[in-house]
Amino acid sequence: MMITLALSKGRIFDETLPLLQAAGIKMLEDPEKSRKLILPTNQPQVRVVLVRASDVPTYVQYGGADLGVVGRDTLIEHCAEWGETSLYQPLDLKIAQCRMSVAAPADFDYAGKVRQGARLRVATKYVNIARDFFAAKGVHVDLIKLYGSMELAPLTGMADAIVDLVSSGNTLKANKLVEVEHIMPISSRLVVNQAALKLKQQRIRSLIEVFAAAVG
Ligand code: PRT
Ligand code: MG
Repeated sequence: MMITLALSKGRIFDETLPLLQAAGIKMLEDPEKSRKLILPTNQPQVRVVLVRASDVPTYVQYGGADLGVVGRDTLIEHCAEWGETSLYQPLDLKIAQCRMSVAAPADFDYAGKVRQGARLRVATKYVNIARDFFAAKGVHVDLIKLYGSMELAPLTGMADAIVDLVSSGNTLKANKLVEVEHIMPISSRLVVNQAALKLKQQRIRSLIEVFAAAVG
């Protein structure tokens, strides 16, 4: 019985490798060199499919993959559309860690505007996370949906602030933005297709156990 794992190239793939190793699974090809989207492993019954980070939950929900690894950010946005029960989420893998923050130009008086009850223009890829966060604070916002390079929005005057992921803080610094609010810590989670969990129960349960032990 084949087990298919959905991963995205880059940090999620790289940081999932040691967890696979703990389960005795080794990749036979380097995704940065191969053009293949389906990668074999040393275990004939296990394969990896490479998809866009934001497509991982979709592949797992619709059974294109049995399991996947996805950032909490992407997962929250997916579940806002499909519901919390669309995916089984057994494990925080604690990889690809960063934080979701509000950032604004250093010379923008964010705290002052919030205190005055001003309406803020906020650009983000994470509209559901941003909407919930500002609603809970009672801050009025006009959200502008972007698909990348959020930092550019305040620099061009299109937005007052952004909601984005921050890791080292170098991207913000390079664009003269400062973090003004910490929204939530982010790490990647294991997600599992509900039907696969029943049909391939033994194999999937044992993988979850090995990953859990490797995460510590
Ligand atoms: O690139 P694509 O559009 O296909 O998808 P993606 O950007 O979602 O994928 P990818 O591989 O970049 O990110 C996958 C997951 O890694 C995200 O969903 C997060 O859960 C997690 N992660 C961890 C990060 C970061 N750290 C991170 N630093 N994702 C993005 N960044 C970006 C951030 O958006 C900003 O542009 O890196 C920049 C900030 O980094 P610093 O170090 O300069 O602060
Ligand atoms: Mg990216």
